[in-house]
Formats: sequence, structure tokens, C-alpha cells
Amino acid sequence: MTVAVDHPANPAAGDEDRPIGYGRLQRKEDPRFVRGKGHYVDDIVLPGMLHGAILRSPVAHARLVSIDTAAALAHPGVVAVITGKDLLGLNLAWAPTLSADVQAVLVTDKVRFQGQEVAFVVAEDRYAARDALELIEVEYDVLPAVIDARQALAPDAPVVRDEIEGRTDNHIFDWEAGDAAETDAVFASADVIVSQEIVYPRSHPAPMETCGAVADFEPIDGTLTLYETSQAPHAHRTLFAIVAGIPEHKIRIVSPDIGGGFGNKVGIYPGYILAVVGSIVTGKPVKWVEDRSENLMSTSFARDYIMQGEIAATKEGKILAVRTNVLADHGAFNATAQPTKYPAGFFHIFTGSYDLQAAHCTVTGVYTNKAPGGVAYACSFRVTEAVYLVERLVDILAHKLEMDPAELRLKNFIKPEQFPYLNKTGWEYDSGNYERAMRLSMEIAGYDELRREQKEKRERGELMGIGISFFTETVGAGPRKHMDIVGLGMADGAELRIHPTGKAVVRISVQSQGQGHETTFAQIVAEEIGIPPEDIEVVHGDTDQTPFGLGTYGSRSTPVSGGAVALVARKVREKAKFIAAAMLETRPEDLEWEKGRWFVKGDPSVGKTIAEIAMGAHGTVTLPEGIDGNLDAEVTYDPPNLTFPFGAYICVVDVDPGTGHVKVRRFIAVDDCGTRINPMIIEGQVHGGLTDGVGMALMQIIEFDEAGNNLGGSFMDYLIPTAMEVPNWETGFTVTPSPHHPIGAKGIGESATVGSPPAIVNAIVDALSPLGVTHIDMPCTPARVWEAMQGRARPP
Ligand code: MCN
Ligand code: CUN
Repeated sequence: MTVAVDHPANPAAGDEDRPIGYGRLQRKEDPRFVRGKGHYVDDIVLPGMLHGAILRSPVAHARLVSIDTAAALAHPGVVAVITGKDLLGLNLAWAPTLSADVQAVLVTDKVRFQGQEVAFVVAEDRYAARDALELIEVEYDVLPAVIDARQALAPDAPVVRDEIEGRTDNHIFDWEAGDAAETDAVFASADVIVSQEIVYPRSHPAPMETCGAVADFEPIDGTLTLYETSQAPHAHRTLFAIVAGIPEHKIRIVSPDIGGGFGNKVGIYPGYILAVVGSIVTGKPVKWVEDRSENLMSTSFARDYIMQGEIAATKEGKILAVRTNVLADHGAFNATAQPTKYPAGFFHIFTGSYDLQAAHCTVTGVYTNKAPGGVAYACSFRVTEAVYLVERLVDILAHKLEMDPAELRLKNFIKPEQFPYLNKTGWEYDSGNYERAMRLSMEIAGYDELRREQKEKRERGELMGIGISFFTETVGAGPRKHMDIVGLGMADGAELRIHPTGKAVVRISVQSQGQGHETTFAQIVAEEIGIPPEDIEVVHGDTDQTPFGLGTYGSRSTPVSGGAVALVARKVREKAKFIAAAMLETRPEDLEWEKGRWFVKGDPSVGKTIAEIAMGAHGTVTLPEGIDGNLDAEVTYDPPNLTFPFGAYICVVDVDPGTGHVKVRRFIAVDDCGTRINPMIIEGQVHGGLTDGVGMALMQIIEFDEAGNNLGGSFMDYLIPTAMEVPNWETGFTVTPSPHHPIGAKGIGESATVGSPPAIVNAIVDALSPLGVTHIDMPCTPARVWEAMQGRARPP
């Protein structure tokens, strides 16, 4: 069993755990989850509902010669079989992606990755639908596949997207950030330069619940109700209106309980569209839910970045500049979900937590015969790759300079007085105190003692490693003037209603997949207007019930929607003042606020609680001009900047010299996400993310053979970390509020997934350094570690 140890804040440093609005409140949503009463897409059963199943391509690259559906159609229970040809007739064969590309809903011309959607069967039950798939005869003319991104731009590489007019190669985009000339100049005069190719392999978010949808098209009035596993129901509605040509006000999207998203449920998959088409064609509701292999083989992957990194420093260890060229494998369709201006997401925060003179990166995106996607698995819009790159480079530099990696970091951190800090690629870091977090994690770890222990063990030939990672994230996209997805500005709405009896409903535009929004968003309202969280219902996940907003990913819920909720509550509080004044027959300026109540300045016994004011608002008192007879408000919050959470992680590993097996013995994580709403939920997010990190660092990869066969398409091959592989997490925290966020909070949902892999890999390399090992690519499976120990790097 895993027991977490949570260390208190560092009182000496002036930190205090000041969680807002009831702190460690137990999650309001858990009574239904722990009783098995959650309501997921697959729990939805509608009268007359049919079931869909997708025929997928067994090969990665092939011309589609013919499809014969006659036998499948004749199978008992089958109602319809839909092919790409049928979709061409409906103008639905191709759908726009989130990155201004198009993606095939069903194959019309050729298959571009293994597992791609070829045909859709609709039947009376799941079994009939699945059985009928086997009766569809497809003839493929198999083509050579391009699988390795390094080969994608070779002149003779097979062209994945030859359906695009005039396209003769697999190049998608070139993008850069920072100043190349300035960076080259700094490198030219540096004492020390280290270079390393660093690969962040393709991985997968693999949520417990796979993706699915239930589509219910009502032909009489032309309305579509779509239940789907979506992290962004409002954005999906707009896209469905555009793709399917159904007026937006006739579409209702419901995302009920979601069994984990981790980025997997940001995009719109062909299966969702096919469920809608199936419902339109048959006139009945249609359910489609994918199985595990379909999820692993065809939905949004993560990472797949090949990074050539270089870092320049003085011989005393002052880091001067970082530069990198990245090859980004986007698979067969560019379906990554990034803000439009940023095709490589927020990768250009690869300058990390250090005060540099210059930085430059280029990113080239390419098509390959692999599944599309690219934003997923707690990635903070590619901050994961960025942090991994810079934290590996800093460690390699420390090794070269024979400096302690903690000391090197401490020497180069951006200092507290430098915030707000404008980095060399254009980000303005809002606030931070890096040294404090680093020193706290070293104190919890007993860093000096660990180094002593390591020295002793090394003398005995034992392989113990200590790895550090310090990360800065950029989370909470917008502001909308800089950030949009398919033209939709990244802002979020909130509506708050206080009913006459003083009970409240807050409606939000983001969508929980397990993060506990029903609890924490109630806590924000409770803090701001002083009614208890149990009296506040949080409504989300239904476009008919909630205001427009861009949804949950990039840990943006607290930074953006949380800001909206704080502001809408303040708006209600302000309105309550005017109503209270009318009730008390006094002037609003004569009233003072204490949590939950407006009272007369100088006469605290005379006042009105929020509940009394709510009743008053709906009662008979004459309200001042311009004040409606309710205690409701709404806002749309467009954040002025992102928030920049950070953390200091230390990992201790033991490597078995005989087998290469890595045991993560200890892991210390100090996180700073500004003002903390619910410390228990934060710890849960951190524990989950650290576990993800162990998975990625040690076990997980979606690999392909040369023909494009996916070798990670089941949980037999794609390994999920369990309590067996992880240590007792030791967490701590510091609190550096965001100066621009209404309650000072920064995001936390992806921090640990972003920050932990480099700490683990740095620890492994540290353990192996007496053998001359300076780098090893993830996942550090026993085989790879053993090969590295023999001085045989694994062939790329
Ligand atoms: N929180 C808090 N105080 C803060 C910051 C956050 O109490 N200062 C709380 C929030 O109120 C929220 C939770 O922590 O209840 C996470 O908040 P936030 O950092 O805003 O992240 P989001 O809610 O936007 O969640 C998205 C993030 C992402 S992008 C991925 S990927 C991921 C993650 O959350 N997917 C998850 N954590 C997940 N956790 C679960 N259980 N399931 C997923 O699919
Ligand atoms: Cu990138 S995974 Mo989260 O942003 O949904």
C-alpha cells in the first residue's frame, strides 16, 4: 500500500497553508463514485437505442481498393453499414481538426495509420454490430509506410497526405521562438557547451474510461443531443454545428461523469461523428463506445518529440543560453489541440526556471503513418517536453562541470525580485520563489545525507542515484487576444444564482474528469459569499445548462474558470450590498462586509445575511433603480496572463546491477500552485501525476514496427503503473500567489506529470554515471538500462 507523507509548509520561510473556503473538504462527488453510482456515457440507455461499432484498418498505409458490405448488412440485427463513400455524399467524409487540418472520418481513398476508421456498423445490440464487422470484405493495396519521423522528410519517403493538392512531402510546419542570432552569439563565446539528442517517446493518456458517445438526432425538430466523453463540451458544440451543418442552438452536448481524460478527450474523434451520422441515418439514438485497444491505437497520443538540445555556460556554472531543434511527429493528420498561434504548444517555455541571456528553438512538424493527436497526457500544451529537455540538459551540464546538480540550479534560478520575469521566448512569468522551493525539497529529502549514502554505496559497487528536476509551467490559457482554438478565444463563463432560501447554483463552462470541480468551485463561492459549500451546487458538462467557455485542459480550470467563479461571486456580493441597503433602509456605502453578511458600519448587530438578502431580492422590498429582483450574476473571464506554477522534485533510485531494474525508492515533490483551494485535492492531483511520471519514465511507450503495426495496443504491452512500482510519495509545498488571478491560484493538474519524468531519468543517469552513462532515453525499462550499463546505447 502507498502511504503518502505530507510535510508541513516551511514556517521559517513565511509560508502558511491558508487554503480557502473550507480547506480539506471531502469531495462532494465521491459519495456517488464510491457507491458505483457515477453516471458515465456508457450508462446512458435511451429508448430504441442502437449500437455502433467501427471497422478499423489492420494496416498502416494502403490504398482502399474495395469494400463489400452486403454480408454485414444481411447479418441479423444489423440496421445500417456506413462507409466513406456514404459520408462523401453527406459531405462528412473529412472533418476539420483542432489544428486547421482535416481528418478522415471514414477512409475514402487510402488508409493512413493502423487502426484508422474504415466502416461503421449500426445494429440492435453490441454483439451484432461487432460480429458484422467481421463480415465486411475490404481489399487493401498495401503501401510502404513512414514511421520514423527522422525519415519523414527524406526525398523518397512515402507521402502520407497525397490527397492534398500539390503536396509532395510530409512537412507540416516550421515554427520558431527566441532569437537565433543572439543565441548563436552567446554560444560562440561560451566556455562550455553540452549537446544531447533527447527523445520524449510517444505515450498515451490511457484513461480508465475509453471514449464514447450516444447520439440522439430528433428528425421532427432537427435537434441533436449528443452525450459524449468530452473535456470541452461548448467548443465541441460549435465544431459540430460547423461540421454537421446543424444550427448551434439545436445542438445540446452533455458530458456526464468522465472516467479520466488526461487530454485524451479534448479532440473530436470519428466515432463521435459516426454516432451522429448513425442516428441521422437510422432515426434512432446510437451508442458507440470504443474498447481498450481502439483507445490506445486510434485516439490522441502524447509527446513524440525528437529534440536536439544544447546548453551554454561559463566554466563557473553560470548558464547562458539554451537552443534546440525539434522534430515533432504529428501522425497522419495534424489533430493536435494547441492554441492557433502555437503549433508546438507552449514548448518554448524550454528556458525553464533559469535566468538566461538568450534562447532559441525551432520545431518542425511532420506527418507519419501513425495515429493523430498530440495534446494529451497531462502535457500543459507541450510543457512536459520543454521541462524534460531543459532539466536533462542542466543535469548533463552539471556532470560535465563536475558540479552538484542542486547547486548548479540554485546558482541559475530566476530570483524572487526578478518577477514578473520576461523570459527570452516571450513569456511573462507572474510570480515565483524558486530557491525557497528547492531548499525545502532538499531539506525534506535530507539531500546531503543522501549524497553521503550514495558515496558509500558507490564504493561498494551499488548503483544508487539521486535526480533533481525543477520546473516552471505555464497554465491557464488565454488571454484570448493571444490564444484561441479554431478561432474560439480561450475564456470561460460563470453564472451564479442564489435561490430565495439562500442556496446557490454555480454554472461553469469547464468539465471535470475527476479533478473534483464540484467541490473546489463550491469552495471558491463559499469563500467569496460566505455560504457553506454544501449549499452550493456546481453544474457543469451540459451546454444547455452552462455558459460558454473553452473547457478543461492545460490545467486551465482553476486559472480561468476559477477566476470567473470568484468574480461572479464578487458580483453577487456587490449586488447583495444594494439589496441589503434597501432592506435596511440605509445607503450601500454605509454597509460593511463580513463573510456571509452585510452590516451597518459601526452597528454590527444590524445587518442581513446572504440568505436574507436572497429572500429580500425575490420579496416585496422596493429595489433601487437598475437592480433586478434576484441575486444572480454572470461573467466571462478573460485572464490577463497565464499562471506559472513551479516545483522542486527529488527522486532517489536504486538500480539492480544484474538486471537493470530500477526501483524508485523515494520521491519528494514540493509544489507551488499559489493560493491553495483544497490541499487534499491538490495532493491527489500530485500523487496521480507522480504515478504517471513513473509510468512514462520506466514503462510506457507506444512503439511501432517498420510496417506501422502498433506494438502498444493493449495493457499487456502498454504498462500502467500500480502501487507496486511507486514509493510513498513525500510532498511539500510553498505558496507564491499569482498576482493577477482573482484568488491568487495557479493550476496544479499537470504539474507532477510534467515535473517527475526528468527527476526519475536524472536519478537513473546519476546512478549509472560511474559506468560512464550520460544519457538514457525513456522508458528506462530493465532492458534499456542494462544495455546502457554495457556501454551499448540502444539504436535510435
Ligand atoms: N486546485 C486547488 N488549488 C489550486 C489549484 C487547483 O485546489 N491552487 C484544485 C482545482 O480546484 C481542481 C484540481 O485542483 O479541483 C485541478 O485543478 P487545475 O489545476 O485547475 O486543473 P483542471 O481542473 O483544469 O484539470 C485539468 C488537468 C489536466 S489538463 C489533466 S491532463 C489532468 C489533470 O487535470 N487530467 C486528470 N488531473 C486529472 N485528474 C483526474 N482525476 N482525472 C484526469 O483526467
Ligand atoms: Cu495536455 S493533457 Mo490535459 O491538457 O487535458
